[in-house]
Amino acid sequence: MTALLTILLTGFDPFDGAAENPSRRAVLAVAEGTPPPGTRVVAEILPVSYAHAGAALADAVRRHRPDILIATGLAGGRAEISVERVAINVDDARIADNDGAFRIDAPVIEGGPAAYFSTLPIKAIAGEIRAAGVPAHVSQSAGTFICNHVFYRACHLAATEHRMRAGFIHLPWLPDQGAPSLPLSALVVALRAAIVAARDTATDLAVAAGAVS
Ligand code: PCA
Repeated sequence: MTALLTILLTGFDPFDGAAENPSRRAVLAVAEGTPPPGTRVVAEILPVSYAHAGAALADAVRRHRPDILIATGLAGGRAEISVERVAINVDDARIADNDGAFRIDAPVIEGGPAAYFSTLPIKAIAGEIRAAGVPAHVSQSAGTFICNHVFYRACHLAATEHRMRAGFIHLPWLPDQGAPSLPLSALVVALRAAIVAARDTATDLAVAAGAVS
């Protein structure tokens, strides 16, 4: 018998005055369900905080020692599941985090590389999610707020401290939060499909999923 792959999912607390964060609901629901065969799925909720999200993520990675880390967050206004390609070394947002902190053009990690690419099979994941009936695409930017921050830190941990495949998926609003939206059941289907694709795909698909402009 081969060892189970440990999958760490992370979601975020609500932020910017919202009552809920779909990423929190979705990762907890997936971790409570039957895991996809060959995997063990754990979920952790991270604070929407420049100062504390990185330490919370590092602590979760040290405790769970995942083979695969799929961090998730809300991208309000996006209609599809966004499988993120790249994390950049920039904190810069017009809204405050949950500590009331603003950052403008600050590095996520001083002296770190300008960017990290996801080491998840992003195109296979987007395809598997679509095959499960949920709209999904590869996204070329995770923004420059806390989601990009955690995505960058996840990649940095994978490069410097704990060998794992790591990436980020943005989720739309839930139906009671705004439009466009997807129901929680679709978010759960999508994250389970992402786990299966990451489990089964060593080398990503050579299909176009970029943006012309
Ligand atoms: N979305 C925000 C931060 C937390 C979340 O769920 C973002 O996209 O940066």
